[in-house]
Amino acid sequence: MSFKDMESVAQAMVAPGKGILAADESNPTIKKRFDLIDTESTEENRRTYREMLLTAPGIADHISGVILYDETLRQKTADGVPFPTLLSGMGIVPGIKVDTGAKDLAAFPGEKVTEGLDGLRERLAEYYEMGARFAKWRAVITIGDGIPSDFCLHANAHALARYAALCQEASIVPIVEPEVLMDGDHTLAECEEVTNRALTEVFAALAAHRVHLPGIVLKPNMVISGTECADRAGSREVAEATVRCLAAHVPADVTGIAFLSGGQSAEEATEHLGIMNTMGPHPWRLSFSYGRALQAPALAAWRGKDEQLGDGQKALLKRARLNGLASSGGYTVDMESAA
Ligand code: 5MM
Repeated sequence: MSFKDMESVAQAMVAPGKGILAADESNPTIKKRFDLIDTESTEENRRTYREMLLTAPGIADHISGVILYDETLRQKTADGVPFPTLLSGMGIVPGIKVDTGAKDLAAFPGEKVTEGLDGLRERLAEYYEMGARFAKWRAVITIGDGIPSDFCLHANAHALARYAALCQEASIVPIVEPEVLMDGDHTLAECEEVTNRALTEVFAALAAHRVHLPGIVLKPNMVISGTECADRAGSREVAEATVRCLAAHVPADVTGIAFLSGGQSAEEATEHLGIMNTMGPHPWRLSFSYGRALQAPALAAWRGKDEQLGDGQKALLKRARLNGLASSGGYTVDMESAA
């Protein structure tokens, strides 16, 4: 695939009215989600749940791409259709999480670095053969006493850029995800300062590694107060600070930005995206790549019960539709009750 083809895939991933479903929970993470609904995390239950999401009727109207976990990429529907085939048949781009997780950064207490570069070239070749056309790597940055260190930001940006270059060599569009966590009592201003530093490092590393920016999708956090902050900023402040931060760091030739939800409620994540898309024009598309903000209502409606699979699908479709509207500036909060 040429750079032009990767640009087309990136454009499709952030097409107006659509966004990405992040369904790439590793087995330890999906177990935590299933524990909340008293459902055992067996391979078959995970398959059933992912099939519920991916076969929701009309999902392709609002979802442009799905990030899968290795296990799911190899699974099939009950009728025997491999999940990547099911997705591409609906015009949805199949994607794959390729990092192997955030691990403690030696000698830097409280900080993490994401691993997974060893053998990545070979894994990417296999994933391409299996139908994946984009990948995801998530770096995790914690705000705390004296952290993040410059070294942690640098180490994570370096790994993200090495991953992105390897993806493009393999004709796979990299989602570049530097996530500044919401955990903690920091203010919006502190989140903005750290997100500024993180994005500076990321774009310097991408340039140094000769990554072709129109062939990536950036997946950043929004600039938002910590979950324990005593005086949390309102929606408009979040939207304004996020756009200000992105405008200062993200070159105009990046095709698209697809936010993570990071622990925001489903409604908050939609509202923030909706406001940002009324503030344009922006040089890049602003869309979503939500995990929890798309899936939490679906999990709660399903609760592991076969007779509630349809309810789970309806809950997912509602969030996908409203986020699709938010990604094109057509969302208003009163749509929540009307939907
Ligand atoms: C779906 O969750 C993803 C997987 O996480 P683990 O590797 O920890 O199992 C996660 O990377 C996700 O894609 C992003 O954080 C976006 O999800 P949220 O819930 O933040 O929108």
